[in-house]
Amino acid sequence: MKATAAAHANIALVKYWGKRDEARLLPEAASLSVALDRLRTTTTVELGDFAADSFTLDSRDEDPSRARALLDAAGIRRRARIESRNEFPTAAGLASSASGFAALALAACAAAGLRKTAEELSALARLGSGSAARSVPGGWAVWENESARQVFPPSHWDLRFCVAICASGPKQVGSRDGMRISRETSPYHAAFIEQCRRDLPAALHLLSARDLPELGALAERNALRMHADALAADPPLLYWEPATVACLHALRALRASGVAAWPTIDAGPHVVAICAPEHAGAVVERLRPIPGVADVLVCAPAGGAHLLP
Ligand code: 2P0
Repeated sequence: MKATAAAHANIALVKYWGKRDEARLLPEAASLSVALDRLRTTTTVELGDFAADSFTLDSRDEDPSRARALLDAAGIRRRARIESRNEFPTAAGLASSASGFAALALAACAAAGLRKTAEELSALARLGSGSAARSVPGGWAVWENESARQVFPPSHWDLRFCVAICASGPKQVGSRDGMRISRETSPYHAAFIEQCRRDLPAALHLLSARDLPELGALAERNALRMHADALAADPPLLYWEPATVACLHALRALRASGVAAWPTIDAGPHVVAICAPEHAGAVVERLRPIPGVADVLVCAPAGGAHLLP
């Protein structure tokens, strides 16, 4: 009646930014991500005759309603005591619903003695948070419909993802509201979704060929276009901080000097620089001193959600 699972957060190279079905959390376009080894969440689920569900994240009480939706969908009726822990600096605004709900789906089903396929677990995690579907298979993952699947294992390509922490504290508009506002009000939203539909097959081809310059450039364009979509919403969504822009310029200057690194940015201020392992040191050296950059975490591709003893 008790189980613990771990899962990694992921960064998308072709972004998920808009739902075709709000209730079932189905995306308008397919996305491609990679799981990141240093962004790990562990979640313990205990099922029992508790008075109510409870959910703590890093020992702070959280609303358990999204977790309950996931448990209901799995057919788990018993009350749950959920304890989740992020093994990365959440104070820096790196909290990840993707790793949290992926670990929750696996731990909850294990605690209930339910045997689920990876596909079923991915679909359950999606009900907590769309991007969590991709953290269940881990590695390089594509999500289009009910569940995500691993298209390449983490070992396919030994890249580095240097996460420059560009602000502290939670962002003002969460992804769920941000993508809804963009979809409903941004004149650029439909164009962004069309772009993603073109970007995905191109990105998969470049990933398979391990073509870093082309894939890095595609990821940068896709991220900046997602932000262009969000910036054009009403009210406008500005996720960037001064340090975000400084990191973008710094990576351009680095590329001009022969250090091959490309940025991507989620719905927040942090910049993730994609580069080969031998360039990670130079990237950290260049980004770390930028005013407003609190830290740079160097990550490598990671696997999927797994049970812990
Ligand atoms: C992504 N993001 O593909 C995109 C890029 C943020 C920007 O997936 O509403 O927290 O729970 O499905 O999964 C973040 O969105 O949103 C996200 P919901 P979620 O990684």
